[in-house]
Amino acid sequence: MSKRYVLYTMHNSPYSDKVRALLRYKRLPVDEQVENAQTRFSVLQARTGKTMVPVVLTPAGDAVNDSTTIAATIEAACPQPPTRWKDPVADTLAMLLEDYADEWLVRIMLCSRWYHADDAAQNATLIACAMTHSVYGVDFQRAARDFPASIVATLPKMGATPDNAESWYAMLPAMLAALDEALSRSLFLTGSSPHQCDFAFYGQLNQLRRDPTGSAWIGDGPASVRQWLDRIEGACAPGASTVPSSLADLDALRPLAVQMAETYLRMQVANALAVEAGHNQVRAELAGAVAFSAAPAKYNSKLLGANLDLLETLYAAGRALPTAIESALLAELGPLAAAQSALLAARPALARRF
Ligand SMILES: N[C@@H](CCC(=O)N[C@@H](CS)C(=O)NCC(=O)O)C(=O)O
Repeated sequence: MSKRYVLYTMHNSPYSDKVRALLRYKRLPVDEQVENAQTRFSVLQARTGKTMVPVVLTPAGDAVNDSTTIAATIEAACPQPPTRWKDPVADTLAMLLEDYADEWLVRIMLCSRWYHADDAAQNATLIACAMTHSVYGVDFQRAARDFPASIVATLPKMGATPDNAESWYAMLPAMLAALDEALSRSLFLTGSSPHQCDFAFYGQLNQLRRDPTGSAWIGDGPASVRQWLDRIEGACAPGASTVPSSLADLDALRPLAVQMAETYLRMQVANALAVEAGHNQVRAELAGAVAFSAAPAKYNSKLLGANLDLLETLYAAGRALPTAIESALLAELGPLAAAQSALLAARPALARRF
């Protein structure tokens, strides 16, 4: 049996960048395979039921998809150096932020990428190069047209359309400023070494900084953010070592947590209530005057449930987030209590906070 991991990726996949960096940080032996039009089905779909990357084939012979599940699998198999914190307060906040990067920052990145012509052309070429590599009979022009079209079709379902793209872009400077504030207290977001959440932000921002429009935005943003991205790559380099320790004082993360609460979490709550009520549209006014509108999605309710589970576990253990952060999150969850949502009823320690 091979003792090496195999990582299936795509050049312009933020989750692939996230997992690659995490595997490198863990010093695990990895063979990377960029997916093509053949392995997409013969390996990815055959082993996971989905055509998505990243996928990790473990030395034990398992195929794991979804970057968060992959990170949990890797952490269990290889706990050192840690990418989760033992301190439940720091770890809970970090895991909420991981989800924010994975599910919200990605929308800003995708809008920028696919709603700007130069960025879209660069990425269509990247995808077509990978998909046609080593595969006989796949037309390059067709790959460059069809694969991007299937990605662009998912954006309106995420609330991001060409009409409201500017309001998505406007969230980025606020997020970069919040990251700058967080990084004023520590080398990485929640401690002295990268947590899973650092890798999640890294994946999205690393993709953004490779696109023509995004590279200018990241270039105009705080230097601390660029230095942190480089620091993450540095921590993954052979021979680098870190002394992991989580932040005791999480107050510098308040601006980032507030951004998450007033945008992503607000959308999650509006979505969950629309799903529970059987409505056919989710509408929410998000911070920064973003008018969010999309069809209700059970996927988003599932993600909200996972975030509520994090809080439930923390509260059930008698712990709590710092007051300023907690109040921002609970303010957004209030409508769940007011509507007597089943999501809260199933989480009694959290429900008692209202
Ligand atoms: N939640 C998943 C998202 C993975 C994902 O969206 N992968 C994209 C590339 S970034 C993909 O493979 N899309 C192609 C497809 O769905 O066929 C994760 O965290 O890994």
